[in-house]
Amino acid sequence: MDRLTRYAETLDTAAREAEATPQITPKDPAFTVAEAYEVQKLSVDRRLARGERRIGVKMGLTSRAKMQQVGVDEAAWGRLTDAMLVEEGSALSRAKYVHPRVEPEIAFLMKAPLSGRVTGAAALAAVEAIAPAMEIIDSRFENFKFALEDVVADNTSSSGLVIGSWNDPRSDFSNLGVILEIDGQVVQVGSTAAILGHPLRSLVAAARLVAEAGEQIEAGAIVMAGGITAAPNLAIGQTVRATVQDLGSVMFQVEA
Ligand code: OOG
Ligand code: MG
Repeated sequence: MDRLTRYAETLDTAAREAEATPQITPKDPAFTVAEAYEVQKLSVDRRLARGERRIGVKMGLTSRAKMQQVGVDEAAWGRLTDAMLVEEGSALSRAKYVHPRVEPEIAFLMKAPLSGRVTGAAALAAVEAIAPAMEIIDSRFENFKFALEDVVADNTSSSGLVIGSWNDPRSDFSNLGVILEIDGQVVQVGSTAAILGHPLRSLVAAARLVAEAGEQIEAGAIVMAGGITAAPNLAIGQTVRATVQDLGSVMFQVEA
């Protein structure tokens, strides 16, 4: 088995068993970002082979708050599957995760494919709807510590997504207030402008990055634009709610 296949298998197993694994880069300093994306693809292919279905793309590290929290300052993307969907208003099981965190985000629903170098206007024309959303991230690496290459190989920590109700995208969503509440207490505040200055820029970046991997964003796909604030830890018993001005709110609970 070559080393990239081995890394993919290790990360996939770590995710399935909710058991942390050591970082790759300290032991393999030659590991490149391009190889890391290959590992990501190989590990998601294992999910698809088990019957999961691709539903879209996530962008990560598209806000300063997120870059600072994890010490990686370059945007990255990951692959979303149907098994990661958490129904809005439902309870997720803490036991399925290593050390989960939550991020308020917004999601795009695509009505037309998008790929390559596109303008913001072209990207917007391909959007069917936008929704308030949360991502549950769960690094498979010990202590939630990683370099860019590690986190890319680990499908950018993607673990779950919760999507609120879909809104017409033809309103100005460039600078909407966002709050994240846990048990009714506001724990993070931000603005959609935290996402690269305008969330549409994240979609433009996603189109370019997936094209580099020979993919396109498909019609019907969901694109997660990236965390707006730093991501707090999740704990059993919490009720978590994100509210995006004009778009509505989205919630879930954490049970054992
Ligand atoms: C990396 C993934 C970051 C986002 O929205 O910025 C991410 C991590 O923080 O584990 O999903
Ligand atoms: Mg995220």
